[in-house]
Amino acid sequence: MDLDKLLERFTQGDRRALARLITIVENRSRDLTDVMRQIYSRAGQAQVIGITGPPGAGKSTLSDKLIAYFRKQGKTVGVVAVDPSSPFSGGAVLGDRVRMQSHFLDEGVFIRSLSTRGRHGGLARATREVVRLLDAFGCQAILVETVGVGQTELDIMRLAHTTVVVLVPEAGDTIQVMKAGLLEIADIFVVNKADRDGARRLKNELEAMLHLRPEAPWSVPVLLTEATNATGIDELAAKILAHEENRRERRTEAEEGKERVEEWLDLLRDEMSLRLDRARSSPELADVTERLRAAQIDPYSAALEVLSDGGVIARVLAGRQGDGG
Ligand SMILES: Nc1nc2c(ncn2[C@@H]2O[C@H](COP(=O)(O)OP(=O)(O)OP(=O)(O)O)[C@@H](O)[C@H]2O)c(=O)[nH]1
Ligand SMILES: [Mg+2]
Repeated sequence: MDLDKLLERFTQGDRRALARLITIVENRSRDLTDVMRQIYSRAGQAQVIGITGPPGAGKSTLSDKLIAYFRKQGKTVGVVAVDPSSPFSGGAVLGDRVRMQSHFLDEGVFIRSLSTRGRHGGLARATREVVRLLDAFGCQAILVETVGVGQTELDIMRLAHTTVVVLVPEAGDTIQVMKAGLLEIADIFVVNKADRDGARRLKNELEAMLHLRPEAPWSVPVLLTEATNATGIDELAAKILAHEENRRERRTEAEEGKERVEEWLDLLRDEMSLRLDRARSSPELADVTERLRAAQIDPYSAALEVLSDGGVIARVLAGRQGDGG
């Protein structure tokens, strides 16, 4: 099917068209830029909620209960489960599917998992694009679940409007939280598995730690939940909504403009380095690479030489996107 047809079906609400466009994004296919360009103006309405925390904390179980909550409100829901550590769509992600299976037949819920499989890096960017597709498709609430607590997860969480950090009593060490950078990204802390010992103590510790921070426009709450039986979900959903409202009030056009410029720079950076990698053996660069190999020039001078000749770099970078590699 050609791209126009696919986009038309997407616009009409065809879930299979959405799935295929997501695959284009996931595989970084040739059509990616065209897809994103055409759907861009339709996005921007959804509430994007990030859920992160250590493995097994109960993120998927919480997501499952939040989906049910949003569905009861009549909202359509998108879910992106991202597993940066897994090169395959399987393992934990498969577990997510099982955990959220009660919603699989619901037309108002779209669940997709993303992994590093077939990716040139930049999982955070792919996740942002998938979220944007779901948003443009009309999903009103979008949950992004990431497994783990590394840099990739932190990057991914930057795209969320509201970031929920899920912890459990047994990992009850606030120093770890600080080290992992979770304190900076959390808009809401959840201590899940509140049925276990130490939940309240962890909550108190987190609150004490948050108390030390300077006065902020949003005061980060620490909630206790028991995801398996949906205890605390209403309060969590209410806090997520309150944070979204707070964010909408605070956000300025200047900030939004700045984000668009940043995103554009990111795209350019990614695209240019991709094209440069492909142009490694191009005739344009043959002379300088030859001299480098023969040690007739040093890498610094060679970089300067190529950059100072605007024509060469322009021709190298004009290589078309998606052309082999
Ligand atoms: N006791 C108890 N167990 C829970 C609670 N919430 C989740 N669990 C259990 O904890 C296990 C992990 O839950 P998941 O929802 O898969 O956790 P996750 O954070 O998504 O896990 P990964 O995606 O693998 O990192 C499952 O066996 C859940 O049933 C809770 O509130 N109390
Ligand atoms: Mg999970």
